[in-house]
Amino acid sequence: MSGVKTLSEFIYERQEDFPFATGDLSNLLNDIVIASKIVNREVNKAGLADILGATNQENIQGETQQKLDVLADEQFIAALKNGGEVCAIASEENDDYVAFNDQKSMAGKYVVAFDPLDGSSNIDVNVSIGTIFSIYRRLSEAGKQAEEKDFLQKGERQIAAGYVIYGSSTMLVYTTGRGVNGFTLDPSIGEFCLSHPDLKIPKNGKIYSMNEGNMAYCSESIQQYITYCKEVDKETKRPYSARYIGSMVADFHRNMIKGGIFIYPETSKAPNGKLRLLYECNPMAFLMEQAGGLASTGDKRIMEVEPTELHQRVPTILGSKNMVNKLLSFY
Ligand code: P6P
Repeated sequence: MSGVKTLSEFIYERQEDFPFATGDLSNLLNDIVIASKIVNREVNKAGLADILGATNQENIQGETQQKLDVLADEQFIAALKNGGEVCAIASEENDDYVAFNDQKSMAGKYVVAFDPLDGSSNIDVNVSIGTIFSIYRRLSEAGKQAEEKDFLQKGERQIAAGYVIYGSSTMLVYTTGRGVNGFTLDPSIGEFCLSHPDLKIPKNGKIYSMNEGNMAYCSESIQQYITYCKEVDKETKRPYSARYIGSMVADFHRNMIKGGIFIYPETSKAPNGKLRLLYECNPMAFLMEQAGGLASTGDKRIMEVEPTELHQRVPTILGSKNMVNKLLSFY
């Protein structure tokens, strides 16, 4: 057997880490893998098929839905519904959560919140985009329909979280609370293969990621930190480099590998920032903390925020421990 370890092998191998594992979480993760391979196929040929561009619909965020947004949403819902381990989903593309009502699904132990295609405004210009997912154990009674409380759980109660990045290569990166591992899709065999075992973000970095077009609307502490990043200081290797793709998964993944800080703060225009707690910030916060980084709203750990609604937004600071702590020192 070659030295390659596939994601499916890894998932089942790690299942043994959980003494009471029944295999349901492993099966759920594999359902996500199947959907991500289908989405990857569609993303890679988007320029050729009539699936580029926008629909004439808007999602609850008031954002125009891209055709691929809708396709990705449908693929993940179908894979999770067919798998039987999930009793309900919440997605950026759906106003409310979707509670499955077939017997098999209602017996499911888990709920999944996901952003099927994050950064989709970049699709038409061929910039990396991604899928983000967050898995919780349901609180409501098994055998019945899921309830909203199943989703309104703090991030620290996540069972697993991850993202798929559709970039120069397609990768799936996930955690179940025992570190972070990255897998690269090998198109020649159609398998995600372990390529980044036990991912850790460097404690220091020289990259800051923020949409500086919002600077005039940011708090003084954020403005002071961005100014700090630009100052000349040999000892702390400043000025840092500004890198902002406008696709959270791509900015996050680059910083995870190289070190850096990603900031989408509160502004006078958006008092809670832009990014959504349930299916963007919490999963990314889980991954970031598991990789040795920090994930803060500026006031508290992102994963300590008590959710009150499905699509709520929170100010978001994710990155290398020493860089996040330096930013927080300006608060
Ligand atoms: P802005 C994409 O729409 C997204 O949700 C994230 O992927 C990205 O980080 C952010 O919004 C970009 O927002 O306001 O800088 O264009």
